[in-house]
Amino acid sequence: MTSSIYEHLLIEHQDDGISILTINRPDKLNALNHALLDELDRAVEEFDKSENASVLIITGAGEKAFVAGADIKELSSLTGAEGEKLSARGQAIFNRIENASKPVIALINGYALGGGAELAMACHIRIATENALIGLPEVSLGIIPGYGGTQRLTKLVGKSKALELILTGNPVKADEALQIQLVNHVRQADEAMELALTLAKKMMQNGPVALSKAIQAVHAAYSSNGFAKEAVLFGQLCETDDFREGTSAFLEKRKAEFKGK
Ligand code: CO8
Repeated sequence: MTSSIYEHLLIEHQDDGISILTINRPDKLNALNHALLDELDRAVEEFDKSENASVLIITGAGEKAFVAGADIKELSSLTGAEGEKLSARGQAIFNRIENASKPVIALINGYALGGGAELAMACHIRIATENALIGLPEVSLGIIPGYGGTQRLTKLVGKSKALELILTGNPVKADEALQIQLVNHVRQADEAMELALTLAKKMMQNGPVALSKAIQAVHAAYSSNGFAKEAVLFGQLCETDDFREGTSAFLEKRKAEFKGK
């Protein structure tokens, strides 16, 4: 087994060809800041190019969170242009995961909110632990999901449920996530990795070129153009008072008072 050096990620490359990437910022519930996103991009690119790694499992450090979202502190000062750019950057990284030539499994071990849910949805298969809570609470901050969530949630669970979850911001627990097909499997915390490894090993028995083409073919059934629109709308929201109020309220640990401007 070998490991790669990152500041915010832990990566284990097992001898059997399975790599385990752990988002490692537990004091901030693994929130995605700029530096972490850059590392994630690099790590996924390395995985995709590696001749030794066949399946990637992505999970979060600690027992509480997979990823609690984009880093709200960093988001809170974004201008419109910066917001649109960051949204497009995050989308590109998550698209790299979705379009990887080898399977990527998300092991959702707790909160997967906002950008965390979006990261999990970009993976090919999702396994949730029983304590997982998955949702897109961006509207409570005066923004919308900007890392592909409006597109991928709609494709995974259908338009009605996606609109309900995005417009209320309500998260779903693991059992409901399974029921609406947002996740593939739910397991107790101490059994989830075993299932991820079992699925990974089963996939690795199959032809690698076939796996790659299968991923592409399934995605072709869902191709659409909504990502660019999402990034533009996200940028527009970064110019609103409601966005400043929503993010400030979170950072000041108080309830947001939106004015609709
Ligand atoms: N960003 C930054 N810091 C965070 C985040 C976050 N998303 N989530 C948690 N933290 C920090 C807290 O501020 C706290 O830090 P500190 O100890 O320094 O005060 C630490 O993590 C622990 O968190 P809590 O004390 O809040 O832990 P609780 O167990 O009380 O609550 C929750 C856990 C419910 C998960 C709570 O932390 C929470 O509500 N977090 C925010 C969830 C959220 O709103 N996520 C969505 C963020 S927006 C987003 O993801 C947009 C994605 C698209 C971006 C598009 C382009 C830019």
